[in-house]
Amino acid sequence: MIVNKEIIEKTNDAALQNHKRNFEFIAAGISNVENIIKKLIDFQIAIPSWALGTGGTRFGRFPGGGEPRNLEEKIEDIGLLHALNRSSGAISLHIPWDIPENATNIKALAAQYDLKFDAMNSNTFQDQPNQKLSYKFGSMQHVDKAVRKQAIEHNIEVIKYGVELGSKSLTVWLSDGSCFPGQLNFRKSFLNTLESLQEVYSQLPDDWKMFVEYKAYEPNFYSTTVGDWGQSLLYTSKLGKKAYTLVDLGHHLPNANIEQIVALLLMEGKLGGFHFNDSKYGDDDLTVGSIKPYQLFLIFNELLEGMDAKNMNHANSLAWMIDASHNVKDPLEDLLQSVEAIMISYVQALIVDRKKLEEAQNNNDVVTAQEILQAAFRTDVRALVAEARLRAGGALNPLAVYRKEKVREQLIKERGMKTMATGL
Ligand SMILES: [Mn+2]
Repeated sequence: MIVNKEIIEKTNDAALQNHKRNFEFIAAGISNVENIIKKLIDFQIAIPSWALGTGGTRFGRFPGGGEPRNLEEKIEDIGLLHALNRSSGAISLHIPWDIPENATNIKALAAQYDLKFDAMNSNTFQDQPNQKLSYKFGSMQHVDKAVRKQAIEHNIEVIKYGVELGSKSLTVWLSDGSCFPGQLNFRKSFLNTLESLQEVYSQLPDDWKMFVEYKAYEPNFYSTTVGDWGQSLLYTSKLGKKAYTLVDLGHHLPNANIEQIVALLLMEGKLGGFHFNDSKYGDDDLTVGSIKPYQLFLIFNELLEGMDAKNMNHANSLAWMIDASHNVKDPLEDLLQSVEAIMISYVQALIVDRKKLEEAQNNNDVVTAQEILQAAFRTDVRALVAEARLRAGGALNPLAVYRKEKVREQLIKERGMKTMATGL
């Protein structure tokens, strides 16, 4: 379904006066406000196809109905998000869950909603029906060469689908690892994985990037073969120029200093992309900014510092994506909240007084450094984000329009209660 422009404009008009007052208040205190709004309009966050349905745990799943039943409906849902917030202009697909039957038609449909195809995601963490060999004991690390070959061929097939759609990157997340001491030879499983990744890398088109995502634990609980940023960096350094490390916020051990990790990866020119989510304990996959908004801000602060140091374009030199699961919320509402949280942190990082911060750092003035960061973090920038949305043709309050238009109720009517969006 589509929320048309007239409805968005009408609801904006009703909220305009209030918005203007808030915007003028914040704008008065910021010197380069027009520049910031332009950056916000350009900043797009990809939505993964698997985040459009209700997630679940190994204990259960409580679907809310109206979930997209196929790739076309997933594109429609992201089109709807993008119409509301004008910041979700890309979709990230997962193969085999989203195999396009007709790439030309799928491309045309995405273009209709002003969506691009972000990174393609391969899947060797579960067995598919009719799959010849099992990934129970790993894929690219597997002791059996035939299993490794199957995983390599799958990734090459994913690249092929991506080329048809106009994607420019492949994200490889491996669940490979071991559950018990002694199960694996660490060195051999690393080398097998490296060799498999090299085979896939050799098939990568020249203008493509390959992202190697790491994760500390789960589904394996003793060791993970791409377990942290050091291991990922080891692989991507050995692979070559087109290989980058991908940081997923939920894939670290508790209290890891993620902002420091991104600073160093950027310094090395090896940070490729980002999967946003939030967590209290581990890979909780909660709404971005719902638990640790200050950490999110600190990460953005390092991202901008590092990107600006290399003159990188904020909007398109890294792959920005949400990777979350929605167990109790309406997935589309959750995604609207996540995108909003990302935009807020981005602006807060943009308004950090970098010159003063550098001065404070050089003078070992710890108190001033903290004051500068927290002054930015404690600034209510919501009206700036809303202004950017307004100028881009979106809704001042996307969530309010979504609810007022009873989008979920309509989707349930159209698609039914019992639909499934992912292959999990
Ligand atoms: Mn991820």
